[in-house]
Amino acid sequence: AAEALKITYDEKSEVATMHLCRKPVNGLSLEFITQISIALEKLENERSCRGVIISSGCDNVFCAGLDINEMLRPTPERLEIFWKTLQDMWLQLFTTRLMTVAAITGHCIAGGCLISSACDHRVMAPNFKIGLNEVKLGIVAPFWLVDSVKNLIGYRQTEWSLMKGHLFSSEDALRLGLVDKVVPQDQVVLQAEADMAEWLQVPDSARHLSKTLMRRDTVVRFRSGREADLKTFVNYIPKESIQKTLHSYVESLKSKK
Ligand code: CO8
Repeated sequence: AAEALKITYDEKSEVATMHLCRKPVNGLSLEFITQISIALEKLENERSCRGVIISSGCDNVFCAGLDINEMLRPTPERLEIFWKTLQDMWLQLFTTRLMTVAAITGHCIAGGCLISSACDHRVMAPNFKIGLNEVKLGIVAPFWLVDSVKNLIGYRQTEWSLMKGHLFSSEDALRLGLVDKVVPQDQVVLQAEADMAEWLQVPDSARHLSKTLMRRDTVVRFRSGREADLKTFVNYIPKESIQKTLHSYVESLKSKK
């Protein structure tokens, strides 16, 4: 199989790019999340590296969220490791010393939004969808993901879109602050690079301390709730009714063709 994750590093700008290339839709499988996590850790340990741009190598999709196959008839052991790894990856991205920019060149759904909303800045292409649609799959987004979206768009917009599983258009996302810029698809990465350069004019440690300060409450809530969240997930997903709903959702994805 082709490489799912490609990392490039530009010495001059001191910025890395993380290309998500797990075809067809960058579904977040356990292996893929682990790869992202390891790559991020390596970049953090690379002293010269100051920022990372997360982009996609999948056509018209930034990330379609969790790989639904991880939740279909799972083994309890793998399901637990899967969720724990996802929690860790989110925390790592949400708190990293690196300046993070999401170059959202396509749809950015559920787990995709987990990645984009954990970043520091977001540039998106027009005419795509972004948000939390978990209820459509019969499941509920974890509180820490909801928190990180709420931090961007506020209580009410988060509440109604979460309850409805509503995905925002790029344009609405811009208006609400779920993304920071909308530019034509072929300019998203260039714009992300330009915005990154501008952001890197702020001294790194002061920027990171400001981020830590602003995100502290969300992180504290996450740390105190993560065990219970893990238990909920591993108990909930294998339930027969949830399995049925997930199964018919996957079928509906296939039959829309
Ligand atoms: N996981 C696994 N496979 C997927 C996923 C996914 N998330 N999304 C799409 N696929 C598959 C499709 O089934 C299809 O497979 P095949 O070729 O075998 O039929 C293939 O990828 C390509 O998909 P499409 O043909 O639909 O491609 P399009 O370009 O037409 O559309 C979209 C792309 C818009 C991304 C569309 O595929 C889509 O809407 N996908 C579903 C996205 C979604 O609903 N994601 C939610 C995942 S759940 C999640 O992230 C929850 C996090 C929190 C869980 C909390 C639990 C308690």
